[in-house]
Amino acid sequence: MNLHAAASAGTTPDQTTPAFASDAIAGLTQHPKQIPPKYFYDAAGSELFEQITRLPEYYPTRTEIALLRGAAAEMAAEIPDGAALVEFGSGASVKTRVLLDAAPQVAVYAPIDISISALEAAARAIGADYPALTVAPLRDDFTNALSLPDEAQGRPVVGFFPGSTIGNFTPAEALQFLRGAARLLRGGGLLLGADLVKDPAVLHAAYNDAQGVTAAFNLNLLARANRELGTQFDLSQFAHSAFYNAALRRIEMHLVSRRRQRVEVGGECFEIAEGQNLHTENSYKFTVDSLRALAVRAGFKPGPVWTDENRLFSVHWLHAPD
Ligand code: AVJ
Repeated sequence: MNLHAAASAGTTPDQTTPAFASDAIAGLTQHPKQIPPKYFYDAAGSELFEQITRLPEYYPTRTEIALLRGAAAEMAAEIPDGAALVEFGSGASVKTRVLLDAAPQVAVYAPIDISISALEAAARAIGADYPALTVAPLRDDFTNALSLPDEAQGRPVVGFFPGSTIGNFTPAEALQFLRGAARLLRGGGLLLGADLVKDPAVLHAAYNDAQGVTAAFNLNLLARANRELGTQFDLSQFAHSAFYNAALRRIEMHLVSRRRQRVEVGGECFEIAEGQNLHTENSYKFTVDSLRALAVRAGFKPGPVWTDENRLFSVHWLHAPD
């Protein structure tokens, strides 16, 4: 994809909307009802997530950035000369820059994202600030990203998957994703961020912030459905709920119906009982050992791990054998 093609494609909607309708219908048909978390991130939801990352209670982003800053040189030492850096999700964020600044041997930056507008923004921003780098965005669903852009072919490939987004996958999906990544990155490796199991009170606060930004982020799923699918969810009739499920080592987010109500999605009518939940997200937490064990099952050879002194967050180097 060249930037001009991406720019003109930006005037047509991202191709997520048709899948949103069918995924919403499928999710509302299930018991318990659910809507996949990948639909959080339209423009409004991405902005709300940016706000979340700056909340005092939300430790993951600032902790991970500090880890990357503190160990960038050690991480960069694992990256081969002339490597292609493949980012799962189009970061272009401060995290990508911290890594690129420490690793001038990276020749190609290849963000993979389902959203053309996010890819376009990432490619433009990184391309402008790193003129020596070949920027090769790939529009794909990175949850099964098993292809590389042409510019990465024949180069050692290193994956970058920060943010503990892996925590949104079920354990089976995480294993499947990592198996695919181990194949894709053969001979290279994966730099992976993973949030850690900790005091449930700290976790609870991070997903129940005092300013209500996480609640607004959660409710934006329904606001987005109203905007894009013409549904008529009454946002005032749903309450944000987030709690730590210790047995499953995950934060669960739900929207709880305050009363019995009906919604229509794509011509199908759904009844939601008073007190019934729409399950909107799981955010799995890991121990250093549980993450490394998962990586081994997926075919990686775990390398160095970086954690902060409070053991809030972890960044793992996972070698992908030839
Ligand atoms: C982007 C998936 C890592 O799970 O912490 C933040 C998303 N949800 N607050 C997370 C999120 C509620 C975030 N991830």
